[in-house]
Amino acid sequence: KTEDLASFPYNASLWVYLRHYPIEILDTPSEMTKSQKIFHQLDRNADIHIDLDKQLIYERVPPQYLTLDDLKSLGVLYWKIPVQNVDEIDKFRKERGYSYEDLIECSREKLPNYDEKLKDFFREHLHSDEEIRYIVDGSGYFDVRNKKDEWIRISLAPADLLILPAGIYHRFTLDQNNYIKARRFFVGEPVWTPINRPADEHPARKEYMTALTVES
Ligand code: KMT
Repeated sequence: KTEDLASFPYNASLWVYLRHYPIEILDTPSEMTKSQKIFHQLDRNADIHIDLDKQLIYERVPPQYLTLDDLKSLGVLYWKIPVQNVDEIDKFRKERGYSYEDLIECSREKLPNYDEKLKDFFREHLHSDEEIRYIVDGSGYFDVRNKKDEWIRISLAPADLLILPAGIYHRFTLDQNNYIKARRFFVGEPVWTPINRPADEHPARKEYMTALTVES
């Protein structure tokens, strides 16, 4: 376990959780759904279990919610396109020049080297290109770093289309459903290789940091 924690030295105690669905206001604990109870039971120290229970949701206490504009200021783009709106998805693909597409299905049965892949997805990394995912089934979390190097957790479900910019530190995990199916888009020959943190000297990272400074 020491090893797990040692591989995760970057400010793990700060969490912000993004919900892009309406937040339900509930009066009594008995009205809470199971997952809301999980939020409730966790406290600031919960994050030390990050590699053990990574699928649980860790919220700040008190919770803090963000808007899509907050995401945009990090270069993270989001759209909601109903899965049946095939034309709209095609249009989006053409407009952004995504010449490559495939489908990734993450489950123990469907994904070869499941354990290893999931571990790699959850290790903090960046890419030299955009990462584009359109969720068609299942659910999961992308975590991205904000300008203060805090984690922002983005919950994804069918119809969610997310673009992470090149150079942003991020990671992915399944949630408790242990299943997600997503269309992956790319311009040209796809490169999936993660560049693990620390990668501050990587050109994509430097470019991203410059873009952030200009933007803010
Ligand atoms: C990635 O690169 O992290 C993934 O493809 C994760 C699964 S797609 C939702």
